[in-house]
Amino acid sequence: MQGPQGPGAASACRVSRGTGEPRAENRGTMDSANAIESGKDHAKARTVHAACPHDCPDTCAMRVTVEGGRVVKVQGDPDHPTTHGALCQKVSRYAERTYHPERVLRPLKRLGPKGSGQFVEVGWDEALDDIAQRLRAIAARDPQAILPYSYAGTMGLVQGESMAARFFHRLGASLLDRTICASAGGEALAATYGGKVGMHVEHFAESRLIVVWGSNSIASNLHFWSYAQQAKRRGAKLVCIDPRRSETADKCHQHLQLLPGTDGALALGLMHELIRHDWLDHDYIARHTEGWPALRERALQWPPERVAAVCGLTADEVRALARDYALTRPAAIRLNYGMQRVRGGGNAVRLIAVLPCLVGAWRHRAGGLLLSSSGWFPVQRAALQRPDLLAGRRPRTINMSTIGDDLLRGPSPSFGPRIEALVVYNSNPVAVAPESPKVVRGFSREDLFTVVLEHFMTDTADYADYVLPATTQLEHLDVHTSYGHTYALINEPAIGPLGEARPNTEIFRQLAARMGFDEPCFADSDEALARQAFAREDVDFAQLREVGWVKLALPEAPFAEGGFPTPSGRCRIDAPGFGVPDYVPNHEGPESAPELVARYPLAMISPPARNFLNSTFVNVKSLRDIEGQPLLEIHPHDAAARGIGEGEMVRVYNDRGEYRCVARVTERARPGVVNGLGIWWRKLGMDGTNVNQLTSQRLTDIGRGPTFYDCLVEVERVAGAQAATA
Ligand SMILES: Nc1nc2c(c(=O)[nH]1)N[C@H]1C(S)=C(S)[C@@H](COP(=O)(O)OP(=O)(O)OC[C@H]3O[C@@H](n4cnc5c(=O)[nH]c(N)nc54)[C@H](O)[C@@H]3O)O[C@H]1N2
Ligand SMILES: Nc1nc2c(c(=O)[nH]1)N[C@H]1C(S)=C(S)[C@@H](COP(=O)(O)OP(=O)(O)OC[C@H]3O[C@@H](n4cnc5c(=O)[nH]c(N)nc54)[C@H](O)[C@@H]3O)O[C@H]1N2
Ligand code: SF4
Ligand SMILES: [Mo]
Repeated sequence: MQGPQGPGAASACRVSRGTGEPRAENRGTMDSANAIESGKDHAKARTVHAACPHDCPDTCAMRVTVEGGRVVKVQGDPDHPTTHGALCQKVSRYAERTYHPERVLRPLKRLGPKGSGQFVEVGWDEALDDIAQRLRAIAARDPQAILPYSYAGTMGLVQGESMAARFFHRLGASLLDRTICASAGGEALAATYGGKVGMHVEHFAESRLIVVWGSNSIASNLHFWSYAQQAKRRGAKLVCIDPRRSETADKCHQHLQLLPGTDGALALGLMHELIRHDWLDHDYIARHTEGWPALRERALQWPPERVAAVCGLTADEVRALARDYALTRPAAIRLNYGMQRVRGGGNAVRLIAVLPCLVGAWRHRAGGLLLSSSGWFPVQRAALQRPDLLAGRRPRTINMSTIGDDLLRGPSPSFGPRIEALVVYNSNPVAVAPESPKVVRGFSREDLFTVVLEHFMTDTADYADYVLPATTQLEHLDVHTSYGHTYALINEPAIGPLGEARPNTEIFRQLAARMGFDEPCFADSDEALARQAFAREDVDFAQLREVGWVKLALPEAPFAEGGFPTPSGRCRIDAPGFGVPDYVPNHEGPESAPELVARYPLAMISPPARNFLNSTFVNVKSLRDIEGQPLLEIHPHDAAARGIGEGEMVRVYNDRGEYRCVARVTERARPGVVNGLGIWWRKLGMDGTNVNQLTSQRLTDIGRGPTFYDCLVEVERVAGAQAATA
């Protein structure tokens, strides 16, 4: 067992320095195309417009203060309406993360066995020449044996999928289905409304009823929460729907603590009540929806008693919520992705998205629903990613959520070639992907060639053949959309790259050159890419530079008169290819797998930790200290039945694996459900694992997404073990 300060932590930086050169803390290098550092006014303080790069709906506008070539402050921009000068605690520490002594600042080549974390520093030329040669050899057999693996380490359009996508398209590599977060809900929303679109976050301040559905907003959507607080002060009622009594549930007037994966049944029950009491907006339904009669018939089969039994609620709770939702104007739903990480997540989102149409909530700008606003942004993806470079080839697609299985697959006619090379950037799959025992086995394959572009020696970087040092948001240019508000933002580099770090774009540019890709698009600078991201008439780049952001021109109440971005302009209750939505029970639950429930009677969810962002920041000690240690919240009854006391070490297990952490006996967990909080770095956990040791690779009903919160486990006390103190 290793505590956070044990040998596991030390291995994070077990790097032998080949050159013996001292490590430059900040050379303020000018070699990035976009470094704006000026040697002359080095000592003078100046601020630049920046944007938070993280996978968080708030996409804050930041002001970064630079003094003497060093970032001294990262603050929320007081002039940006939704940021209103405040960043979350994590990102106010962004400079601490950037100047972290364990930053990878030179290319590293593996010395020891995979996973051992033993590397030697090498020069960029040596690393890139070797990588290009290895990729060329594999591509000569079949480029589809090469797989890019990336997600939202940065949400930037430039440092995300621009030059990287061009590179892999030109190569003809396997395509990656980027499903790990939001594809169930995203595709479901698009099937229903025609796009990932919804209310403006600002207008929640005027709502009279806010249903916070599957979202711990205080942790993961802080700037929405401040609008909800304004509404609350003006007398609005706040209702939280969540299996966990989260910090957000504490602050709402009412908390419906349902069983995980039963949201679809609850939505049907609400519809049942709306129909029975004739609380429907018949005019809105007739003019702006299609397919209601079939769903109406289905909902009539869901009286509150049936719903209550499935959801683990009382029938009165269902009735009361229906009454509030029907009779309060304006009523808004803040739906978040937490509720779609289960088998039926897509259908549940489709059902919930119909509710605001049934009561005509969309008629008011403070009514309706917000899951994501990303579809409002007119991003020129084809210009950035250049799918035309595929030149007629149609590579296979690999789902990032099944990377464990797929790395272990041999060649076959249905799968295609074995995966021989992985290029990972903006992601930490060994920690975040489901069923890590298989992911780790896959990454351990000696015949797999793995390149990881990173800031730190993450769990994934430990398995790399080469680790390439990437710049952070303070060191590169980018432009951003948001999935929680409707402003496009710019991120100007505040300082030059630290050490020998390079932006992702530059790394792929240089790899492209070595591969002999000579199309002019591989010479585009970061600024050229940033300018291509939006059409000029939608988002003026000069204004982005001047102000830091541009608000999209959109109607205040987007669907007051219908006008959904579907072919008919109507909300599609019955959508082609999706049918009429229904309740779909969990893969691992009493309806689908009673025999599994008998062996593993506890449902485990693993929602985000407040002080981490997915697995990012776990290595920032001041934030890790606040989280303490990997925890499992368990209800007092479930704990007592297993002889588990507060603070004791427990073993959480199922057929896929086991994981050790510390029990927190608390009513934040409902009976029958345990909450494994946060995606810890495996090597900073208690036994070199994290919660994904237990999650499954089964997929959602819509969108091929992961089902992290559809997971049965059993828990037992580890006899004689003393929980480590953080
Ligand atoms: N501090 C912090 N902020 C984050 C993140 C983070 O890791 N830390 N992650 C970011 C990312 S990647 C995303 S995608 C976003 C959104 O990510 P979300 O996962 O939506 O984030 P939360 O809102 O924190 O958590 C979701 C809530 O859903 C609850 N939940 C779990 N299962 C169910 C269910 O079946 N039904 C219902 N109704 N609720 C359920 C959980 O208990 C939790 O309180 O947040 C982002 N913001
Ligand atoms: N059990 C469980 N598992 C989950 C979830 C859960 O709720 N429960 N949530 C899921 C969700 S919603 C998501 S979105 C995924 C998140 O999965 P990931 O997108 O992999 O997120 P992170 O763990 O934050 O890892 C991002 C990595 O990118 C690196 N990075 C950041 N910026 C840059 C850059 O500019 N260049 C390069 N090269 N690297 C950069 C960071 O250092 C970090 O290590 O995890 C999923 N996994
Ligand atoms: S993580 Fe979210 S709340 Fe924190 S600074 Fe970034 S966008 Fe804002
Ligand atoms: Mo996510």
